[in-house]
Amino acid sequence: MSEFIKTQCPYCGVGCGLEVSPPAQANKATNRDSKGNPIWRVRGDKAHPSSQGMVCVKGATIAESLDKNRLHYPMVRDSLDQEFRRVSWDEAFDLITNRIQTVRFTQGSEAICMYGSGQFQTEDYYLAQKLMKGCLGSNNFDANSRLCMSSAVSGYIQSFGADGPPCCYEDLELTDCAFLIGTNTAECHPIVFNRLEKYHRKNRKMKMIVVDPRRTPTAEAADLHLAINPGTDIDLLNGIAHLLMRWHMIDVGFIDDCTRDFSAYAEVIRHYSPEVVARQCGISMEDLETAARYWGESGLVLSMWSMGVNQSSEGTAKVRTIINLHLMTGQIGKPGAGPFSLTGQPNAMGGREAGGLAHLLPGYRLVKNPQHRAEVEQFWGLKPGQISPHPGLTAWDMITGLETGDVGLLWIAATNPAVSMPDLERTKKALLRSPFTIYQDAYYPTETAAYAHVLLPAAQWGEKTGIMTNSERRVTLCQAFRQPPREAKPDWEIFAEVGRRLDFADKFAFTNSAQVYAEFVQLTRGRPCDMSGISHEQLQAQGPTQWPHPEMGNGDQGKRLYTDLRFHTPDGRARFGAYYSKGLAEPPDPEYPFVLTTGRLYGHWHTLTRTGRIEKIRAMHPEPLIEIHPRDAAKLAIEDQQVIEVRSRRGSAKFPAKVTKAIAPGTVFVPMHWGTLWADNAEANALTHPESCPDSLQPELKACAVQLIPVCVEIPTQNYRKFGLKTPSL
Ligand SMILES: Nc1nc2c(c(=O)[nH]1)N[C@H]1C(S)=C(S)[C@@H](COP(=O)(O)OP(=O)(O)OC[C@H]3O[C@@H](n4cnc5c(=O)[nH]c(N)nc54)[C@H](O)[C@@H]3O)O[C@H]1N2
Ligand SMILES: Nc1nc2c(c(=O)[nH]1)N[C@H]1C(S)=C(S)[C@@H](COP(=O)(O)OP(=O)(O)OC[C@H]3O[C@@H](n4cnc5c(=O)[nH]c(N)nc54)[C@H](O)[C@@H]3O)O[C@H]1N2
Ligand code: SF4
Ligand SMILES: [Mo]
Repeated sequence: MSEFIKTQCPYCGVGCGLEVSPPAQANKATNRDSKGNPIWRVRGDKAHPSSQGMVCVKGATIAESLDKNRLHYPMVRDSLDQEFRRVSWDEAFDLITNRIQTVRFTQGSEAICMYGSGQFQTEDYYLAQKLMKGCLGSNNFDANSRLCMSSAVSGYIQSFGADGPPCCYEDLELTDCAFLIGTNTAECHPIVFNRLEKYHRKNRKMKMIVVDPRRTPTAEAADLHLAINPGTDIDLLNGIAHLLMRWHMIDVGFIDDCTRDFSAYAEVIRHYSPEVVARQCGISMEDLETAARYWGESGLVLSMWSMGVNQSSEGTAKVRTIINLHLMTGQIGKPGAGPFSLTGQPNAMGGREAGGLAHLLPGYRLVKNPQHRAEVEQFWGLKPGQISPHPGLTAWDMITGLETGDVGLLWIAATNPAVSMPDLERTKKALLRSPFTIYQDAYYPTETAAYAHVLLPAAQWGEKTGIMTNSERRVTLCQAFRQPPREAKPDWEIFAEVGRRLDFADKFAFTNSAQVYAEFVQLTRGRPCDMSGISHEQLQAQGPTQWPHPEMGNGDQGKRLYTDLRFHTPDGRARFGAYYSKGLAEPPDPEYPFVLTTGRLYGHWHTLTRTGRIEKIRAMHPEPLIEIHPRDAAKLAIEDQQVIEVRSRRGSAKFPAKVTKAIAPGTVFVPMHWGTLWADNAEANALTHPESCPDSLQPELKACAVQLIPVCVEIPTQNYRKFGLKTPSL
């Protein structure tokens, strides 16, 4: 056997292939952490088609976090003001199953909720659906993908009849116009960006347009940066469409043969003249025209987007408005072109395949569709009508359900909502009222552990074998290469054991994750995401594989979707969506005159559970910050590094100022990473609101109105706490 074990990076949705080698076999000089402990060595897998051997700093340093501050044993307490006490797994399972039964019989299954994560492997996701939506009859399974990809999901479904990004990474090197909107690809999908930028540098006739209110490192590389006002994407996109119409740069044949509802759309874009759009977006008419010209003149446009588009109160409309441009110009279903959502988390795609949102069922099915429910009920051997026809509670509904008392049991796994949910003051108050919260995580402490009655230690990446699917629909087997610490267990095993103890023994008789995956792919047979030809064994033999990959297929169908220009709608035609822009849910006003936007830094991952424990990354980004334009800083007499208090209608936080022209005047930017364990009073989400897109129910985490107050205190040099000082490990 090779000394290297192949897997996929467990951070972002690029899904780079990694090779891991054990400490004993790796180079001793590079193989120890700061305390001298041996660590696993990680390098890029040159044979992985998605990343071709490349890795960014997060993937390269991941091994350093694996042994720090792990949660080792199940722990319980009766109320949140008590200390945790260690229990056996047996006791923990008894407690959980008793509680589930009590809630089922007193409040009903609808009072049981699970909040999971795009960091699950597909097997974890699948068994959680089987347990919750199938056996317990509660569709209240939602994932942090609600805060992340749900607008892309609903946009694809409405435009194409099914979810699924149509493009692949090869398109990065085949396009002649990359249109990046609401994505800081350079920092958040670095290897996608490397591939694109390398090609861009060599091919000067290829154009790169970046649409972002901030001048990010991504925007720095662009031929054209459109620093639009936050929330004006639909204006811009409709404005580009207006010009393409005016210039007759549209593909009438494609529109006639392959789409529907163009006329309603044409009526809408009539209103988006360049004068109106330039003013609305805060850009020049020349820049708008240049963008439209690049689109119109390019034979192959590849648009990419992520949270600047999805995290919006009109997120679905934004996604569909991007897709409209592709339909109008026939830029889809061919190499180098198409609308390409960049998936956030490493396995948010697998979550979508397995039905891991409150309105979905496995195999790209919908809970609202009676035939879909019947198919899944039959497959799971459940009685007809067992799966509820109503979409379950979303992540935010679970918070409001705690407020009203409708939620009797909340099970949180692989996500840290006490940092990542909007309106944290309200979120935390609601979590405090929870009658019973189970929290299943790899680390302790995390911010959310403070709100748990039961802590379950999860095995994490490298400690369980399972599947992840990346942004280009490529499925990779992530092999275990070490034992889980002490008593930690894979998430799927925990769900399976609860299922067995709840009298569903026959439905959870799995002894390994390959069996779980083999069952799951049967539910994808004949569906848009057909993976019936994929298995752990097949991946081991053939390497990472894109779907669709049916059992009887020729193995090469997965590269791109819609190459035959037939879509998954009943008549095979894609749909235009006609949307007027609505703008921000909470626009700035005289009292709260600035727009706060939030997002990510290159080195850190989300709520710092891993990257906060890696010295190299902490040194890159030692403390929270707020970006503010020099003009705004001068007006408020704020100097670089001076602390600013930021207030919204919901809460406040303090950050050292980073005075920079990289942010538009009137807008400020705060990274989402620092929760209460890592810095005092520097939570981005203390400020944000939960207003959501009516279709995707994804909250507008990208914008809220704030006021800025300079604080006259000493500049903190190391604002973050040395981890572990205040909260001892268990
Ligand atoms: N380093 C790092 N990489 C990550 C992650 C991480 O935590 N750290 N997380 C992963 C996950 S789960 C996700 S979802 C992705 C997120 O990846 P991205 O979406 O690229 O990252 P963000 O920083 O959240 O937001 C992207 C940009 O949206 C811009 N923006 C804000 N408002 C608007 C608007 O109204 N219109 C437009 N056009 N743009 C706007 C912001 O200025 C920001 O630069 O990253 C993934 N990769
Ligand atoms: N203001 C603002 N807020 C945001 C965003 C934003 O842009 N701005 N972005 C939103 C988006 S897109 C996202 S994706 C979310 C992310 O927010 P979270 O999901 O809260 O962030 P993470 O820190 O990734 O949390 C993952 C947790 O899972 C644990 N974990 C890792 N692997 C495993 C495993 O295998 N099993 C188990 N059980 N646990 C594991 C980690 O230790 C960690 O505690 O934040 C959202 N919140
Ligand atoms: S680009 Fe994403 S998947 Fe690749 S190494 Fe970096 S964090 Fe991991
Ligand atoms: Mo995300």
